[in-house]
Amino acid sequence: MSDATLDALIFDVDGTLAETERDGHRVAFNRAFAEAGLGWQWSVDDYGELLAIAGGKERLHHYLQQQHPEHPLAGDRQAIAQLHAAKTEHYRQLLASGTIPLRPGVRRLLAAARQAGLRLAIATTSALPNALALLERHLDPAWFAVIAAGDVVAAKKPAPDIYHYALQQLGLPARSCVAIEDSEHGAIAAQRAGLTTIVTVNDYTQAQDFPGAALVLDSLGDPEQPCRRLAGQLAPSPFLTLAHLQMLLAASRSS
Ligand code: XBP
Ligand code: MG
Repeated sequence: MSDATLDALIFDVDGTLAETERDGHRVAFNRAFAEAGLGWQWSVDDYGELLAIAGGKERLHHYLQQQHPEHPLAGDRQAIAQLHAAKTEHYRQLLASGTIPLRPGVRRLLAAARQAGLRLAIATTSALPNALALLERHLDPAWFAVIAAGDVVAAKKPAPDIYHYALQQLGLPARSCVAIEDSEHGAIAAQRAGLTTIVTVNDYTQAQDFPGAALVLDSLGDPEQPCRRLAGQLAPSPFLTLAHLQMLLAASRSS
């Protein structure tokens, strides 16, 4: 075993802290389309496929290229950015209404980390206003030493850039931090930055592969909502603790 000490947890946002993709971003895109008089509607299944493209603006651009290449919006980056800004507003309203809860174990693990004096950070592909909307509704943005979001880096996940940025802002090496992600893109980004990575899957990501993850769970778990281990070692029961994370970090650093 190495003597790697856990100093910080770096959380993805969408799909990890809450089910924001299916119930938040997708719905907000559809509301923005309706408001703009566009007859487009992204179903739950459609959106699952569109998630292959990281970033809302990039996803819109891809959709237009694939489905409506003749539409005046296709290729018009400025118009896409405007439509995306309208979607962001709808997303913030949705979150403020309180209909999207945190996933099991998120609040508990964050509280434990704070109590233990660990530092917390966010590394998300989502736009900063979106990340803040979720943190403001359920947690407190001030708990996070770093909130790395959206266009602060040029290349989105699965590129490691957002994690490199978060680590640089934390002033910590990857070997003393753990990343918590929900998707293949996110896990690849974290691993490329050299981070020990825990994955908590959701409906959109449960069939994905996570070969480099230290542990794959169906949630972080809570006493009344136990988590299930899908892959990896050191299965927590009934929920993931800081002690587990410390052991996983040490094990991955010694291998
Ligand atoms: C997931 C994403 C985001 C959201 C939409 O981000 O790919 O693009 O789907 O957010 P995360 P924006 O890294 O938190 O999983 O529309 O603001 O891009
Ligand atoms: Mg995610």
